[in-house]
Amino acid sequence: MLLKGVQLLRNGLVAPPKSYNFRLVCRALSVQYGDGKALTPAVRDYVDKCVNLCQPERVHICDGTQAESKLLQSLMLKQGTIQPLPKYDNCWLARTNPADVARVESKTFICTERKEQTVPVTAKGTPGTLGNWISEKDLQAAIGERFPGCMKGRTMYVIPFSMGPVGSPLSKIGIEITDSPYVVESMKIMTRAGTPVLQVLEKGDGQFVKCLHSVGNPANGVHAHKSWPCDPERTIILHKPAENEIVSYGSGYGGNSLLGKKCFALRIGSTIAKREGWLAEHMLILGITNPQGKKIYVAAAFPSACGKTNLAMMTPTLPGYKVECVGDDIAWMKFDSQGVLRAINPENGFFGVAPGTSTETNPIAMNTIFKNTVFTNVAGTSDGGVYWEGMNEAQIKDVTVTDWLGKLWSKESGKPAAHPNSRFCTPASQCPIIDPAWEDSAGVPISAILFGGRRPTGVPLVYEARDWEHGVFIGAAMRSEATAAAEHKAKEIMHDPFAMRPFFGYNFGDYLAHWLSMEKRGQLPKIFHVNWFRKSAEGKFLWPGFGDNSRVLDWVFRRVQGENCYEESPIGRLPSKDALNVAGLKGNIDLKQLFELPKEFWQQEVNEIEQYFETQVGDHLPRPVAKQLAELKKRVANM
Ligand code: OXD
Ligand code: MN
Repeated sequence: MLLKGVQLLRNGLVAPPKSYNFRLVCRALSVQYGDGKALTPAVRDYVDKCVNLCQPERVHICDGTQAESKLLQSLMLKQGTIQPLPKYDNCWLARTNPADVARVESKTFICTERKEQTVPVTAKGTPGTLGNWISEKDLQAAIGERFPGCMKGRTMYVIPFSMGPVGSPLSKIGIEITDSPYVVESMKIMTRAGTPVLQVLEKGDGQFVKCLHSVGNPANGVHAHKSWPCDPERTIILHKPAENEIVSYGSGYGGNSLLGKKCFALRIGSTIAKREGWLAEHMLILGITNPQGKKIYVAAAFPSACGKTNLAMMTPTLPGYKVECVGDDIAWMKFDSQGVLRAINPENGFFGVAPGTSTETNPIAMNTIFKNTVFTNVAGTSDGGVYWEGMNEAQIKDVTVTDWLGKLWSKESGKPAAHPNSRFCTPASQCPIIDPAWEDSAGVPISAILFGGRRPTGVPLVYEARDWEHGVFIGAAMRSEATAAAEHKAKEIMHDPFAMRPFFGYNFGDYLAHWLSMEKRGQLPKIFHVNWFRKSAEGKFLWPGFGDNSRVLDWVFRRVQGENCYEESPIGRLPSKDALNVAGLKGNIDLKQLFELPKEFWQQEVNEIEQYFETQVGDHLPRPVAKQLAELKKRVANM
């Protein structure tokens, strides 16, 4: 049991709280909102343990209703956490403590009995970059140092939520305990939350993922930021896959606190998927219909802030094509009894990066986000609207702008108005091109998987893996420029295998073996690598991207249908001459530069991958992946 902090208390290692059992909780502590009797005995037991540990003043059991949202919105208004945005319909702006603006990978840990179950053994003296392990003892100490009494005087919210459509056989249930009304309201957008989930839990196997979150109570007891309490110095995010348990302390921001997303759907999800024989991936899912009316579904893995939301909601420029969105961030994929790989989007909303989103880059998102949305760390305008870098500047022509820090802003300041990782949190159902099957409990059939990243040099617009094993190698070798979604320096080209580097729930070598094992399970989708971000020697993008990426999807579609429109290259299959439909593209597209494979670049790339595998994955690297690298090395040498 992860919550041994309770035991530490009982052993007298930290000051003992009042001891509650749930019946006492109901009476002495009062369930201030919701129905305590609706909880199953196992949920009640979990809530009881959390109450014992965190000692809140009162308990609120979330029912997921609009009336509840109204209540929490007025509470947050009073606390100054959110402000209304009267220009839009039921939209809100939250400004965080400036020290709490992104996922904190360095403070995110997985706890397993042996370190090797979490991370590969790295070369001597090389720090691992594929996740952080914590021992049971250190995990218990971390909890014991932070959680006892951390909710004193405040409300503990209990959020029953479903990842995936409520009641779907592909869905999983979680219970998030939090002391943040902002988290409650965001979870109600990002997941299916509320009483119906408890009913499914009651009727089903009763299993749920335990998710405890607190914004924290700093060691000195003083919150530096009244309207956004947090404890950045002691923030920690803990996962215990063996117990299906997550404990997060100190941050109210995004993936650190909305525990259904990265913590559950990816880290714990990938471990459940490994046990049960399916895949939990950092992938968007889209449906694409060709001019002949045939439709396929594609999943795509890109690192954070590489345009996943834009691709998932793309408006194709290629005539006759239609794209529909199933999800923009996470895919759970499982072979059905016919051997078809089917995917669901376990989420219920989009938590998208705001800067760069505009009517030019993503008109569909712009038509989605101006109702029932919580914006975080964007700028506000004096007419009750929002603004961020890359949005149409006409928006701020006759208004004053208040930046994400709450200060009056002008362009001349040279500072960004919105934080680069500012977000919109908006219901997926509002998306005008949401796929008709997005909530199909059977999932949608996946025909192709795209891997990609920001690669300014050397990597062509698109290439296809020669087979599944080669595709797994391509996923393992993915690299991309760092982004603002986490605490890295931008522009550094980082390894980000499967776009999962911050999200693996277990040893990356075992993860690769699991992917390879899919070959035996059913009909495999084709695998591709895409790069919308290649630049010319002058630093200009060589490809227009956005809606014109439909031209790449058209080639993918035709390859899925078995059209012979490719030629072999040392790195994989490239579109054959004239196979990429560039008709009607504005401006001159230098296809030669876009698809060029400079030998020197690829030699360096292969060396870099070799070095990475050797130092980071070591003996855990499955043989077939090592073989793929050796073969690529040979082909590149003969280029
Ligand atoms: C996200 C991320 O928020 O990947 O989706 O960082
Ligand atoms: Mn993501």
